[in-house]
Amino acid sequence: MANMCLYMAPGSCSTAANIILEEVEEVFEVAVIDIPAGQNRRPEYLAINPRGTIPSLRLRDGSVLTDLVTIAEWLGRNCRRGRYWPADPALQERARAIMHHVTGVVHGQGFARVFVPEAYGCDPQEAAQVIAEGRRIAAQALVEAAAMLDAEGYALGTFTVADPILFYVEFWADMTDVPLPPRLLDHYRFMLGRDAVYRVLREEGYDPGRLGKAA
Ligand SMILES: N[C@@H](CCC(=O)N[C@@H](CS)C(=O)NCC(=O)O)C(=O)O
Repeated sequence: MANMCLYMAPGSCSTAANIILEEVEEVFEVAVIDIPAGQNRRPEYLAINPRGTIPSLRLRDGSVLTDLVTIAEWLGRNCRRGRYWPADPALQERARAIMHHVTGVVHGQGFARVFVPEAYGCDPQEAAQVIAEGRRIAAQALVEAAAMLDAEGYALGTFTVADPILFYVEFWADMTDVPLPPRLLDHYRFMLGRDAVYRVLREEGYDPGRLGKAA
């Protein structure tokens, strides 16, 4: 059977999937998709993921997962004997709630406006307004995310796949100067101390030593 393959772009939300694959110690290949060049809209990629989004994960049996939360839960459940997916159904619900809030609200409603204002149908003069609105939504959604976590340490006590999902929006907040509430800044710094996070950031072209400094 072939190795798993992660379709990704450095610095995008696929960073979370990249970290999870490292954390679960999977042997996997990477296919970099150049979004600005439109590779994600080419027929070859649409045959893999008809929505044209990344990440996608091709599993060893050839089937493909095309949504970050689905990828995270699948890897958490199926790798390393489910070590990074909580056994307790109440914690599973919290993990899903955090992950959906991150991808759907912090990213989908907030940072999407910051990074791709043109997708909001505005003319070029309105782009600054869309970006400002995105920053406001992301900041507020990050405050809401902070309230979903345990008081300290990892999101749900021990490390789970929900932590790299939180991490990618904390990383984006750091890169764009969107304020992180204290609980998320602590979580972000905690995550920056993990070997897999360090390795993935280096692979994706970032200097982890420069991150996590914002107060
Ligand atoms: N809900 C999807 C969204 C993923 C997503 O928006 N990915 C961005 C990169 S961070 C993307 O593929 N953008 C290109 C596009 O939508 O055309 C998921 O969680 O996997």
